[in-house]
Amino acid sequence: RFEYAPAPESTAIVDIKPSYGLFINGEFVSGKDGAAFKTVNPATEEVLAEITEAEPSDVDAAVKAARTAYDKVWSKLKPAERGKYLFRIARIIAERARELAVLESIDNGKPIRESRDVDIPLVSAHFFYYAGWADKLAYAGFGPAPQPLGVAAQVIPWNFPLLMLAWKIAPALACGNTVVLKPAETTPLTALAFAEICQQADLPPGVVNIVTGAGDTGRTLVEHPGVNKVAFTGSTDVGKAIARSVAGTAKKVTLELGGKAANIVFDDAPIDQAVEGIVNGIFFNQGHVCCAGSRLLIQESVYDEVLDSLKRRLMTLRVGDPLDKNTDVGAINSAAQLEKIRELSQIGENEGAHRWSPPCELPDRGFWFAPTLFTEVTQAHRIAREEIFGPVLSVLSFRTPGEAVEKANNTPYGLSAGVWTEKGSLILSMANKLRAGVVWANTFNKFDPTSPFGGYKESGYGREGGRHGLEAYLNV
Ligand code: TXE
Repeated sequence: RFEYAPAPESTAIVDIKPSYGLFINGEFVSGKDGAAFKTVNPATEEVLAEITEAEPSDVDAAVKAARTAYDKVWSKLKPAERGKYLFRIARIIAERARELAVLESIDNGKPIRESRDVDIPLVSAHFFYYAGWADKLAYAGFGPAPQPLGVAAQVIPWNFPLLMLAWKIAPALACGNTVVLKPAETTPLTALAFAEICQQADLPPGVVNIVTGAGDTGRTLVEHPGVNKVAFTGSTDVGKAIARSVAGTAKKVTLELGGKAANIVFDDAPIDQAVEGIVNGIFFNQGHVCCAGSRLLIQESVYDEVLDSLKRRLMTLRVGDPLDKNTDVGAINSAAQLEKIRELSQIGENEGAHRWSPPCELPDRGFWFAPTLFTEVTQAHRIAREEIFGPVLSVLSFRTPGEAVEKANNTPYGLSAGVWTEKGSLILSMANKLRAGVVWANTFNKFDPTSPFGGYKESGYGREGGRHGLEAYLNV
């Protein structure tokens, strides 16, 4: 392999303040009772900043600001005017892309190559895409006068902090809603940078509000009676709790929850290309991906060949400093997530699966987990059923397409799947039989703002992205 060693991305371009307030009604304000928590760099365990923990009265102030902005300004603006603000936000994100990529990598632990080439470009693309929708809703099959819902409460996870914010905020604003968004407690920095971007874009105060805090702040927000719509991405348990809590209200809900995707390799697949897709499927973003290809199903006749080639490829993966442009696998986002990955991997061994990792030296400080393969996995093993949300791949085999479908669908989840074959007819029949919201063919983990994304079964309901993503934010 061609090796080059560019200097690690410099942190000099980011301006991290020692502490951050809440973003309510267009301004950064202190929390009512002064409570705070710290966000750390998972690659070094160094404290990055103090973040305000929003209390119920702070959440209430944010929802009221969003309501006033909705009633007085945002829902009254001409759709094309709303679009202009979104275009402006999209352009500022594109201009500040390098800085946002570094900030995301520092707070989340993901490799800079990913935040620079995937996350941040997709964030601005998402705002550009929905900016274009703002003045076309009346012509898009939603009836002559589609109406916004009002105030949206949005709670997002830590795996793609700014991208999940974009998936939530861009369609909501394009449709004329205002929002209160809570980022995850381990990755608040890019959401707070986004608040500054709203100021820079002269977005009317109260249209976007950011409240930081942990699960309690999220619960207070989604349960607030002033909220009309709840959008959540996160764990299946919390998603179910949210669904129960809003069941007695008229709030509209969309949930994007966990996954346990099968990446299915048929014997006619181009093996090298499939191996790249398998690696990207599970080691991209340290496997902190709801649609990660965490179960590999290999057709028996090519099982040894694919596995050998995969192991050879894993020997070349570089784990380490997220800001080093050569890094393939960065840090695990938090101590708690590392503990979960360790525990489930230990259970895998205890239940009799065979564990393998390439030799790799992990840094002394920070949260790290070596890329891991499990073979001799059965469908009954917990590592074949539960979402590990880390760089851990469970390998199974199959003989026929029917058996592949049966195994792939044998999960409570249904977010995504991958199929590797050169037979077009096999791709189409598999795509129809796989109970998953996304089926990739001869690729994996590809995203685009024009494509709806979302789950079957316990992976949740509702779609984000594309024209379908607008349905969650409109009354027709
Ligand atoms: O998720 P939580 P965690 C899965 C993944 C991971 C596991 C746990 O398997 O290992 O979940 O991660 C907020 N009401 N996914 O604990 O708790 C919380 O503050 C309202 C899959 O981080 O679901 C954060 O902002 N909000 C996933 C967000 O919910 C609440 C992404 C997600 O945190 C809340 C993340 C409550 N009662 C984890 N409790 C995906 N689908 O991509 C917590 N929160």
